[in-house]
Amino acid sequence: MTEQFQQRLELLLREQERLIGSRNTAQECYNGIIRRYRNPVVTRQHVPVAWRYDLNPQTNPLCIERIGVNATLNAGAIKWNGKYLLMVRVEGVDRKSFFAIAESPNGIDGFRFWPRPVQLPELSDTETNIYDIRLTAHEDGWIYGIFCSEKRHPDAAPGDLSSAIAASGIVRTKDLVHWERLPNIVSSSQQRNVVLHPEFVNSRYALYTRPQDNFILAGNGGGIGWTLINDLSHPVVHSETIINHRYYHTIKELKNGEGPPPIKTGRGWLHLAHGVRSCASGLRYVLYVYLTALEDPSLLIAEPAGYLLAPDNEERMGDVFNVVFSNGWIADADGTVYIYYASSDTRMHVAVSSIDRLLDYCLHTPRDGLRSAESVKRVNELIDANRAFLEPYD
Ligand code: BGC
Ligand code: BMA
Repeated sequence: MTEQFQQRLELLLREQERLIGSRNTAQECYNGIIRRYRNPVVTRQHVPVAWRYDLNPQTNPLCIERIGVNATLNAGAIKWNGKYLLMVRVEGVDRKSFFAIAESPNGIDGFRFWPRPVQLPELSDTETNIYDIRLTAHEDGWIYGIFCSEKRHPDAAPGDLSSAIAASGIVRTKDLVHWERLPNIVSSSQQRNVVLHPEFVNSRYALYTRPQDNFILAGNGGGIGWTLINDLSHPVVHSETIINHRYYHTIKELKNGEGPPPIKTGRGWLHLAHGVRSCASGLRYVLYVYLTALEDPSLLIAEPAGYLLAPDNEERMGDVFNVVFSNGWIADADGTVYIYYASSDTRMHVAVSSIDRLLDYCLHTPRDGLRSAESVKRVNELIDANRAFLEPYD
């Protein structure tokens, strides 16, 4: 090995260890609901050197990168043997993504990839890309992953190389190493953002869906749907009820979709979702929460107006600007909630909250009045109610 090769290799390894070993600290700015952490938790620089470089000085004397990674984003999440696991969407410079698990001892830093990416069984060679997996530890004893399986539209004209179809793929595992592939979900519309509810509902599997008229636009469809399925080995969506709607001039006017599986709390099922609106700079993705009834997870009982988390500062920049997206969160036994989100389709972050704070936010934030006049009314009500409390400071 030449000295130069060795120096470069040592530098790559040292830099990566420095990155993984660096402590993450909470940001000062805090609204009492969620607290962001300063450093992204998983970036493309976290992807092991051995996945990207040929480390043989004979075949790679210049020690250049052979398989580049473009982004690490949209991770599913699960607590496993006391560790915080992210099933990350790793997107290569070739635009194909795959899944790989990164593990942290504390949920906020030290995320290290397992030795190899996830080997997900293929159903057919028309499946071009897979992404955005949601992990659900179901009460039937399996851990399921539902992800988007994308292929070229079979009816696309010969020169049209971008029309696509989004379907939902299902895998299950008992150890997060060996994955069994089940058939894709059969639905009359395109489906991305399908999420498995963790419990049986009337002895059936319950899915949050997102019917769409076409690949990008919700069209007449859209909204977060709900459907019950007898058998995930024959996953057919017969009918969907929309349980969380889109509205004109809101953060989810264009489309919305369920994020990770909801968390069961004393007051209801807590949901995290994304809302999309269109603007001059493209599609703007933000995160919002809503609460559904414990006895009927399809029944909306609270939804604060607006977003919980929107792109901020550097988060606005990346591969697809002005996007935050989440398909993974972890609730600890002490009530701490780790919200994992990607910014601008580029890197993963964490923001920390708690069940109590999220419930308080959900139950006591005014609902969207859908008109400016209503918004002003709410501010005035708050000012009036606050007057007595400000008197001592006058
Ligand atoms: C991309 C996704 C994106 C979707 C819709 C896919 O081809 O991989 O990141 O969400 O298109 O724009
Ligand atoms: C989609 C999602 C994500 C992505 C977002 C923004 O529709 O499924 O993969 O983060 O667009 O590009």
